[in-house]
Amino acid sequence: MQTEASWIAGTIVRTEGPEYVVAIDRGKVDVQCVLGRRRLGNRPVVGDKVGIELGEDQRGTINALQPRTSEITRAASGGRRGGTKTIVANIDRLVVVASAQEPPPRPGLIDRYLVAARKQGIAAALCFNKWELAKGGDEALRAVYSKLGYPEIAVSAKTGEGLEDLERLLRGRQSAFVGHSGVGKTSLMRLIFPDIELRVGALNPNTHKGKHTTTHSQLLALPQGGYVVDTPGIREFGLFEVSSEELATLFPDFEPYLESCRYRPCSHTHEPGCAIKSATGTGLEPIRYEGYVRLYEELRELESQRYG
Ligand SMILES: Nc1nc2c(ncn2[C@@H]2O[C@H](COP(=O)(O)OP(=O)(O)OP(=O)(O)O)[C@@H](O)[C@H]2O)c(=O)[nH]1
Ligand SMILES: [Zn+2]
Repeated sequence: MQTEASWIAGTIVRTEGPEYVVAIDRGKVDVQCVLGRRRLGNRPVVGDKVGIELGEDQRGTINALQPRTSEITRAASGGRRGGTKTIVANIDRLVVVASAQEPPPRPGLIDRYLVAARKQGIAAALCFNKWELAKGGDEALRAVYSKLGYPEIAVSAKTGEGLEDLERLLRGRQSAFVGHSGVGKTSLMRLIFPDIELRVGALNPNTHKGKHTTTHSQLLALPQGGYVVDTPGIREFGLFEVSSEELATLFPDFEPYLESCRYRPCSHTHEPGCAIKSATGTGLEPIRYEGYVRLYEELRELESQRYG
């Protein structure tokens, strides 16, 4: 048994079932690890800073988990009553990836990620991939989000268009790619890290949806500092610890109007004299308001299941 002083500091860069891959020595060496017997408080995830004990077989045991600076957690699918899943730790920006086509962008899903990032105190940016397939209306969708002040880029992993913008977006930061399955997160990783072997999935020819090729997150260090985490694509992203009451405060574009509703509290769904509703179509984008109402109703539904 080694003493705590001899534990080696590292970062979890990949998880494979019960196995963890921990990068040590400034990311130069990967060590295959398992969890030790010590209680860590949290289940470690990619991005976590850990202390490992190196065995004689050069495999490691994770004995310590550093406090996280941030994490992205969602409600686990199926686990409507409180199951949660932390996707990644210690990132400073969530890069929400959507594709122009195949699959078409889902503003509702984008809004969920933005709400989750804001709730969990992480900056967000948008990356529209497959831009060589973009149609007329797609520019308008980009404009919705750039008007909100989010850094926002359009790229094509296929043609390489926009790669410089992507590199600039990621440089020096700890980013995680999130988004629907099949939007091209892993393809973008391949574009940024051409020397690393990563599996890219084929789209289902009928639905144009991804087939969930990436089943585990993977962290890759950028040459000029910072890193990028590729996370598995999902179809649904259940919000975690967001109440229906606070939802509007997590829509930054609603902020200028929140104090002006006639009734308070106002759910902004049906009340007369609602400032949010009356700003929709003028100062506020209808697509954002519609997204809000859908999320609000979903949260209400969950709350009524939970509290009866
Ligand atoms: N036309 C076009 N196809 C692309 C582009 N980027 C990725 N694809 C294709 O989209 C499909 C899905 O790509 P992936 O990179 O596996 O998508 P993903 O988001 O990582 O998917 P999951 O691992 O399921 O989350 C593959 O067939 C890619 O070849 C692009 O810029 N243009
Ligand atoms: Zn209102």
